[in-house]
Amino acid sequence: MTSLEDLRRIVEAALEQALPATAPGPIVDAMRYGLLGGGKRLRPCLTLAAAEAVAERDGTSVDAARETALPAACALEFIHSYSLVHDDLPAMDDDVLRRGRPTTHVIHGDGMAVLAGDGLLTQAFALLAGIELGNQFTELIPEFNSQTSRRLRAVAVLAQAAGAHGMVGGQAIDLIAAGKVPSQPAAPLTTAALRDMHARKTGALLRAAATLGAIMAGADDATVTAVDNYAAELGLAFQIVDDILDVESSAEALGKTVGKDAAAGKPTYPSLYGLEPSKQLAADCIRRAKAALVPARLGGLLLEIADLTISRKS
Ligand code: GRG
Repeated sequence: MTSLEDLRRIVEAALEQALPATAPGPIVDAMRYGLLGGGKRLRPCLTLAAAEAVAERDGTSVDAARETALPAACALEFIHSYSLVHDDLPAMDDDVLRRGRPTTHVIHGDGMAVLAGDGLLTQAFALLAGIELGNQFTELIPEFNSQTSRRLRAVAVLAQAAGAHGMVGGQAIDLIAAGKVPSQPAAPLTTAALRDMHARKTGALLRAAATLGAIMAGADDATVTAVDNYAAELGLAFQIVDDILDVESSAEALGKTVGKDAAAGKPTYPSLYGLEPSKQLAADCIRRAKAALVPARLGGLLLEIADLTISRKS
């Protein structure tokens, strides 16, 4: 049986291979820096775990399901890494530490960091479409096979989650609330608006990560919905725990700057509800996440990932 550590190793090897190796060297270097060398790989592991869970339930090949879902898993990590590279830029959250190292713009400069993020985002969709990007732009040859409709659905789900309705929209709300958008008046977020912001900024991509695994494994709509419900609860728990770690942990343990939100007066779960009630809220989410899998008779590593989401220390 596959372990989470096995999945992480599989993802790590595939990410390096998924970089556009024949593109100009400096941009590939900056993309590699933003992508590799750290990160829990939660999102791609979620994709692979969902694909494996569907195959296990259906009695089909777990190895084949994982193999089919691997490009989607990589696409998720490419998008997540792009978002971190851009979020750390001076124009956004302005941070110098990420995954225990200087941020991408500190090493490669602001302009190249913008491009590295752009390159990671674009490559994600190339991976998902199953297209080998050629050495010359004239060599782009789409591949059509039996996976095409699953891949197209996955492209739509990922675009919805990562774009203006999802992560980009959530980041825009955050940026405005932080008073960094001259055309928009900054106003403190209500509790409901804060929840909406997190659902878009962090939650949408986690939901896409899990559902893409199910989609690529050929799951029916009811199963995809069950996985989506699971991941929505997981995403909220992840965010609550992120806020808790920001209070309770250290830059050394997390590999990123801590306490910034509280220092900026941004509302967080501990500041709104207190530390212990926040832990209870996260535990409730995880209980509901697991329950959401029951009607679809799914389990396996999805349950382990749920437990890890609240026990994680980084
Ligand atoms: C720039 C469009 C754009 C979006 C940025 C993800 C994001 C949106 C901003 C990051 C700010 C942040 C710290 C959000 C909290 C949740 C989060 C995404 C934490 C980082 O994810 P992990 O813990 O990171 O999975 P690793 O390094 O393990 O991959």
